[in-house]
Amino acid sequence: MKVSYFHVAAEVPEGINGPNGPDAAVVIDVLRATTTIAWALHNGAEAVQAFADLDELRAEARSWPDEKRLLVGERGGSKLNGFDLGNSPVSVLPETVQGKRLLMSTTNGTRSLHKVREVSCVLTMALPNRLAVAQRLIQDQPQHVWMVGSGWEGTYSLEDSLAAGALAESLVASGATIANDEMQAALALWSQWKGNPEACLRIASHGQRLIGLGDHDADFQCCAELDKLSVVPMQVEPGVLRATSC
Ligand code: 3SL
Repeated sequence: MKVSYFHVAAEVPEGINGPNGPDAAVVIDVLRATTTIAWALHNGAEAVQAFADLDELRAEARSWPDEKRLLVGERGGSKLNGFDLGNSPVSVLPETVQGKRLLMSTTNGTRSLHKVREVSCVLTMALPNRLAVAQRLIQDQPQHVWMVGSGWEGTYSLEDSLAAGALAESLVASGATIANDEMQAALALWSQWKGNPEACLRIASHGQRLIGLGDHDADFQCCAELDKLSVVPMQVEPGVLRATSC
């Protein structure tokens, strides 16, 4: 297995379905979309359906009975007007999400998901399900894995690279090889911060943005908690993620 990392959707090379494309894509948005997805599916959501475009989300929402779906999303870190939930992993409680379809749109994470939706195997990963995703990849042995960060509006984000490094560490320990410099750098970042990932999340520019918006202590703790969940969110049809476990 070879593993590459791309910081943001815009850096993902063309030809994703061509002979040089990946056999599996892993989307990462530590703060906070893929952490929220992992917790929502762990807590019993029927599925998370991701939308880059809000009009498409609203059109899909009209085809669901109100009691069977939740609108989840943010722009700029704040809950969208008229939505049921923002993008906090501590808000997707079992009593709120159990059995429901979460229609979700976020500033960056759902764009990365959109970018790789044609890949035959798409997983999402955050620090709480790092080991579960690693175990799935080690079991399935895709030849080339592309990890794709979400960043912020096209720019690099520290926390997504940190998590890419955390996943790469587990894969390399099982014989995977590193295929690009971004992945090497992510591994180095993880080795620097693995003793205190929450501190890294807090100094990251998006961490600072969230702190500026108000008290996000519970989100930081939740997003930094390593290997807590066994859920592996997997795309089952374009944009739709369901829980599988390892
Ligand atoms: O950018 C995103 O997709 C979000 O995860 C950002 S936020 O943490 O919800 O503000």
